[in-house]
Amino acid sequence: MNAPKPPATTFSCRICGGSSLHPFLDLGKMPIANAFLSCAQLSHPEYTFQLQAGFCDSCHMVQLLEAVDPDILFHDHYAYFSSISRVMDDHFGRLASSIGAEILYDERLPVVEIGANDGILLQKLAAYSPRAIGIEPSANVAAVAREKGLHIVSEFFDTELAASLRAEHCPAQLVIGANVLCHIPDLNGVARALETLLDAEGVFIFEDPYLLEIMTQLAYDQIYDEHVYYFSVTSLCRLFEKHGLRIFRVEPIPVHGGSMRVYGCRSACSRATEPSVTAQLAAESEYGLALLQTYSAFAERVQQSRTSLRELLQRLQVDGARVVGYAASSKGTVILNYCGIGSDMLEYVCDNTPSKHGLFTPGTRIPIVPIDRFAADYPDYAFVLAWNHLNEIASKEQTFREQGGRFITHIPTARIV
Ligand code: DWN
Ligand code: SAH
Ligand code: ZN
Repeated sequence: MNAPKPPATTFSCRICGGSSLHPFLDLGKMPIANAFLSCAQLSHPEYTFQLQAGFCDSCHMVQLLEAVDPDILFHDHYAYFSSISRVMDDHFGRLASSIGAEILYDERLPVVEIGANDGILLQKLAAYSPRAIGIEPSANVAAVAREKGLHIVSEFFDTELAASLRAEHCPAQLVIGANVLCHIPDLNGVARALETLLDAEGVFIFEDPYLLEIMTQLAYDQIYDEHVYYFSVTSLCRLFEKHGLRIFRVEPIPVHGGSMRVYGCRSACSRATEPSVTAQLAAESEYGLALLQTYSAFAERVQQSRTSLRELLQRLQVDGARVVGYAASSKGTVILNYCGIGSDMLEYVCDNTPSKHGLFTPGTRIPIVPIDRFAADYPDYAFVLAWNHLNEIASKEQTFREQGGRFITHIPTARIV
């Protein structure tokens, strides 16, 4: 096997090429967020990179400085299966039905979903379109989608693939992607691919974690290898404009701790740009997203958040409390490594994904166990490492609370809830 490619470091912006990419946050040496370790892997050194974010004061795109090769992140044993959450399933159900009612206009034209994962959204879109195609490079999750009878192309979406999809299937009436656009290093390439693939009146829809929410909630754990970019409406509008595309609507959505859904089309499309776009641009400017000092202030608050979490966990440790982690999320890898939390503080991490059981958390090497283990012998505290799913987890774990158990969350600062 070839040695894995080292991360590519940039101090010039990946989007505009400008040299004014200002590093503002350094979360330290980090393993791959989703590279959970088997027993055999514990004796090998882990792949690591420097997790640093920077702000481009030319085009305003916030991005990682070091980007890990996508082949190292997305492969035939990708750890994340989208269908683990009932709340996300409902969320995508509502999205598909609004698309069926308002966006689709010609059933002869395909609907293309980028980053279809296990088919959670595509299956719902297929009820509204006989020509729904999913693009999913991670072969194991793509196989789950195929088992649902879905049409999946197991490749990375790029300009070449867009050209071959158009040639084979006609231009698309919809290109959609949830939690995937921010994962793709070559976003200018994605924009060119959209120009190639979209029908004249076609629409694209993307939803990703929203920079303003990350900043206000102090959700620094959204920053990790897979998320190369942290979007504002300002940075996305600028990116798409360069490529003859236009955002015509934006909608804040509550999932994954606060995301933004953007709707776009070709600049010349008949759809009017709606007031939501200008309103959001104004809100971003008012918050100070254009100013470097806003980002340095965020970095300071991140350090304070780490201190508050460590103090809380150390206090519980001194009191002799039993504390476990709940949900082996990608974000959890960042929290545990950045805050220096290991198996001395958390007995185990429980998770509802069967393929994660028996593995260990990257870097910190805490065992991952099924939820049954949690239910069999409740600890005193469960630190929720997927705080975005806190409501869903709390509603499943009512017995834990009734028996005196408490959850810990660290967003925006550490506290018992
Ligand atoms: O952007 C991404 C999002 C959509 O998904 C990807 N880059 C990777 C992944 O991020 P994550 O791993 O932080 O995802 P979640 O959805 O915040 O975390 C899910 C984890 O939580 C899974 O391992 C399953 C677990 N979980 C659980 O054990 N019980 C989740 C729920 C809802 C539960 O009830
Ligand atoms: N859309 C799902 C999955 C998000 S996880 C959801 O919202 O839950 C990100 C997914 O994007 C992974 O399944 C990964 O394999 C896929 N992905 C990463 N880069 C991609 C690319 N260039 N083209 C298409 N899919 C990609
Ligand atoms: Zn830039």
